[in-house]
Amino acid sequence: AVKATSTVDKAQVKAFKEQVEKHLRTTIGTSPEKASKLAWWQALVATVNEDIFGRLTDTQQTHAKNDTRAVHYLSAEFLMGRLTINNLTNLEKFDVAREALKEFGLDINDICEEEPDMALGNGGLGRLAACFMDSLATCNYPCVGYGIHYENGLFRQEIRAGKQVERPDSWREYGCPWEVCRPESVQNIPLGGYVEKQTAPDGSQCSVWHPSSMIKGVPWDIPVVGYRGSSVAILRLWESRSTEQFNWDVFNAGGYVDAQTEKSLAETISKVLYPNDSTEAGKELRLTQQYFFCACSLRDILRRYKRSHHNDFSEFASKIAIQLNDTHPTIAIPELMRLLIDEEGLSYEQAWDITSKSFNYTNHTLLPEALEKWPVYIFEKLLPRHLELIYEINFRFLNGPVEAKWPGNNEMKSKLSIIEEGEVRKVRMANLCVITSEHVNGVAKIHSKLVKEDLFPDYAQLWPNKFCNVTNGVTPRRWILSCNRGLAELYNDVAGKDWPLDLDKCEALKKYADKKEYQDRFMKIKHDNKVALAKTIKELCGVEVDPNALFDVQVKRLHEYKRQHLNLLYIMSLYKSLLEDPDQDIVPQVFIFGAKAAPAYTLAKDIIFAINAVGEKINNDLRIKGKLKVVFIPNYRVSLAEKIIPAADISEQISTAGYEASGTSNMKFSMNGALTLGTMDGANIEIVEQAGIENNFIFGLSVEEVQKLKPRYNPWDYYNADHDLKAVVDWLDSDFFTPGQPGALSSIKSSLLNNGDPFLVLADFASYKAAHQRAQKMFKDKAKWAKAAMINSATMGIFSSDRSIKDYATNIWTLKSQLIKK
Ligand code: 26R
Repeated sequence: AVKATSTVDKAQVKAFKEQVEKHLRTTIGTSPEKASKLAWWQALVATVNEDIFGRLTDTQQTHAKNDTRAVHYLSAEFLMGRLTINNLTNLEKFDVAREALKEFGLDINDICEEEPDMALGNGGLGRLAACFMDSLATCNYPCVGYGIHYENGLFRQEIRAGKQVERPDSWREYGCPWEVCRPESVQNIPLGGYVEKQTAPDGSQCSVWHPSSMIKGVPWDIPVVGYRGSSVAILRLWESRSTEQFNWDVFNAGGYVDAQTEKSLAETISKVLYPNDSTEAGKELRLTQQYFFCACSLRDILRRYKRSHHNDFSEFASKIAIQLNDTHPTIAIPELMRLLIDEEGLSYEQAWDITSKSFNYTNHTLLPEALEKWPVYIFEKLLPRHLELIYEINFRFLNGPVEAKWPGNNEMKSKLSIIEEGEVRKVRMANLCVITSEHVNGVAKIHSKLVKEDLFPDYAQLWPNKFCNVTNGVTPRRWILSCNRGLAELYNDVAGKDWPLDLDKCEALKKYADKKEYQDRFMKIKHDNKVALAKTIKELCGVEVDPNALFDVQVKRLHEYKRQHLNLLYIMSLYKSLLEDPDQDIVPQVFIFGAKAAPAYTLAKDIIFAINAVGEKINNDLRIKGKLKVVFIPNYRVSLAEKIIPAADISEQISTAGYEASGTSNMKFSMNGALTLGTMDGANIEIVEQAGIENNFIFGLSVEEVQKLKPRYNPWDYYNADHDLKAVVDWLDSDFFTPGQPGALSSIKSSLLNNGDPFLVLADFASYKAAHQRAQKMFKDKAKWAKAAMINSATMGIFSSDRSIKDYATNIWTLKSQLIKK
């Protein structure tokens, strides 16, 4: 929902309109009379691209000419979402475009709905990479983002009879107009086979890898436009194809048709994004994906380096920084070693010196089941030479620094080893990252402390200075300026027009937080956003919700540690109390959920079903007079987040303390004036440090309390001691919410009582309920609420991803920004 207020230059509108019409006719091949919405969108993109590609060339020429140091951000996921409105915003052309389309009788928001989300990521980690690309471009840092050109992004979620059904997401079925293919930069990647030991004439041993197949990597470039567009960053995504050598045996045998079948194997590699975001399945194809994109990216980096430095690698580490976004790209470490030793002829020592100065690693999760460990046998089959190098790295590490620090201590060696011994020997990817990297960082203060003290305590003894923190951030261009135009205008008025480049400027709103006039304006903006969301909810869920009600929102991946079921238990208790006393004076509330579950995560899917079942019952119960509504918005994704977040009153951030590394939606909600109802976990701690604990609703056990309680925790104690809690937990066992299907929700009760309630839902229930009661009370005091919402929004300056990126640039990459010459 976008307001048309500011005045726009008439001549610019006319020129833009002519450009769109020209593209409609000459690029798309249609006319204004018969163009579909999709065609209009394509013509709009073609118009925007005229601006972008010129700037991209300028950026690349400047960097090439100055031979600048650059960062290479390796990530298996980039959750870009839609690009049209964001690019128009960053080019400061949005208002012009909107007016131009209006003259054709078109609504720009309506046209931009044609764009499929680029959903090449699961959640937090992937969206963070996308925000970082925006900030890298905006802050003019030389960089390349490297990832995988998945044919299918994260699955599209449908809800049928309350249950999640996964459907393929073909985001570029009809072509993506933002991307350009770069055939001149294609790479060939070897795979499989065996290693042959050879003895050189001087008696030294060397290894020769004879791969069994070859895969082609085709790069697709997506330009990322910085705000007020001086530099354009580049996101390079690799698509796998078959090579003629893919399996030469089949060809040699004259098996032309069989070879076509073989072809699909190579093309499988970039077919689909793995939808797991917490449990490592150890699938061979996934390791192949990781290796494939890392190998392509490193060859690309080496090719560019050698253009100016030829075969002199002495400056490699001073020109190139590589950031590993979690352990997914870890295989890049042995691959760089291999390229330098086997292909460039460097010694092991020279290669290690370069490699260990080039890499840095960001950890995004402490969940043990999410830490990647690959069976050695998979390495033997796919990457035998890399395995050999990993053994060598490990041997030198254990017999060097570890032996020096803990002489003769085998227990220490087995703890710190890259290889986990056992029935199935495994490669611990995180250990390889820590041993190799210059810096290891967590993503919020508390998380970084836990990474250092609980996850890698022994490494921290060895290298205390390796560990650091960079608190996450989000781009205010997408998460305020593009998605909340009303709030953006308010900031233009009170903070001047530069706040999107310096979010600390928003603090200016604080001094108006007591003024009725500004409170009214702030809450009017929120109300308009809620009206728009209510319309979307009606369309997507068929449920009528009242924009005057309190909008309480929890949108994120579904996981037990995020505790959507704690929220659900509270809703059930609220419903129960309303049934007991339908006339009680409570604030009307709408509980809004959005969440995808990993397809094999049964309990997560059961929780989705439970939310839908409870919602169905509550929404249709006339006895409670519409005081309570529960909606589950299907297929939560970036473009929906942009509609939901600006309309939230309360942001639910209720993970068990110690489990959410940072969270990033918590920042987006606060910026847009929602109050956080949350635990002292991840970046929530830093949010309330900025906005004040009195302006949010903090509850639950702290990290220390969780650590203390966990070993002696008995959920039955809480169940038996709290009547209300017992009643709602037992309710799950009835068929009240699932008529004719008793037991349909029992797995949730069972996880809480028979499976030990691993995330302490029952322990935090009473405190959670109390926090909700405080929130309801404050919501009745309109002035108090408005003030708290304004203070939250005004104090989020440090959560701009520009701040995060500058932290990385200064403390980790030693990277300077570069102004672009036109
Ligand atoms: C190994 C594989 C199954 C896998 C595990 C975990 C794949 C993906 C993940 C997702 C994790 C790493 C993730 O997204 N973590 C989130 O990163 C965000 C950005 O730093 C944090 O804000 C968020 O708290 C964290 O859960």
